[in-house]
Amino acid sequence: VPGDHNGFLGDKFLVNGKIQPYFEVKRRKYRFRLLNGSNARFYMIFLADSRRRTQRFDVIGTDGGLLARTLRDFDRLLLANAERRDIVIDFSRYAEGTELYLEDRMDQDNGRGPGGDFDDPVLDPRDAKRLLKFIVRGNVPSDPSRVPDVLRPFEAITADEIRRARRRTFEFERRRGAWAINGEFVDIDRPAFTVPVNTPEVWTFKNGGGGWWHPVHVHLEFMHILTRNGRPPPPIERDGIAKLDVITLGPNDKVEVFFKFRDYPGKWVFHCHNIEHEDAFMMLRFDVA
Ligand SMILES: [Cu+2]
Repeated sequence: VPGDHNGFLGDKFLVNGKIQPYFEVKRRKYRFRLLNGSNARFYMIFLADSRRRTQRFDVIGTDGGLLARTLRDFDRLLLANAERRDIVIDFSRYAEGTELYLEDRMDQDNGRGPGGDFDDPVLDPRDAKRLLKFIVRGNVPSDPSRVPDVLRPFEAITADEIRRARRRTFEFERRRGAWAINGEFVDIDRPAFTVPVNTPEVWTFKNGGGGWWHPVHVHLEFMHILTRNGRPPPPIERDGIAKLDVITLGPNDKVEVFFKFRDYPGKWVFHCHNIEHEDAFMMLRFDVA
């Protein structure tokens, strides 16, 4: 129900304000920017044909804009609350009249988060929820566009900078029927700590357990993800390839993130982007000085 502290799921799916709409496409490439605008629902986006056979697409961007390089032939895409992903679908592969669907195959039936773990919370294709239908209709004279291998390269943070960084740990957990970070509810009038401008910081975001999922959203500066559970993260969130402003903490996850707040001294926050968790105090103010 709305107001449920766990997070509201709803039972209808809207794309650009319409319930499960269709979109006519020509036989050429399209770039789409996907944004998860749901309260508490995580999506596992698939592209499938009308017989529910999985199709592939390329990923070129995230919250932080273009990736350093194209990640090709994805068959699925985790889309946490407030996350953005840019994908390219090549409809020239399909015959006139073909119908395709963007669909959600995430196994999730309550605000706690998806079932299973971060690596495999996926439903059988027969249980997918269709979000958007594409109908392939019409040719273009030619589509000379190519998705290049190299997009917008940037250097990964060096080991030296990581060594010099100030370290902080933030644990996200349930507390007294609401949501806390390091045992505290948000106090927007006082900063939990102050970061000097332009100095290296490594923050560890930890899920305190209980099977909850928390999409953590940081304001002001993009995150460079160093490790997920002690290992290099998947390419789509790895420093040197992607910059993010939302990072998903699945059950018991621990994610290490590098920051350097380059400018804009002032008052900032990070918070869980499950809207009900955020509203029930899972937010922290930090200042940049
Ligand atoms: Cu949360």
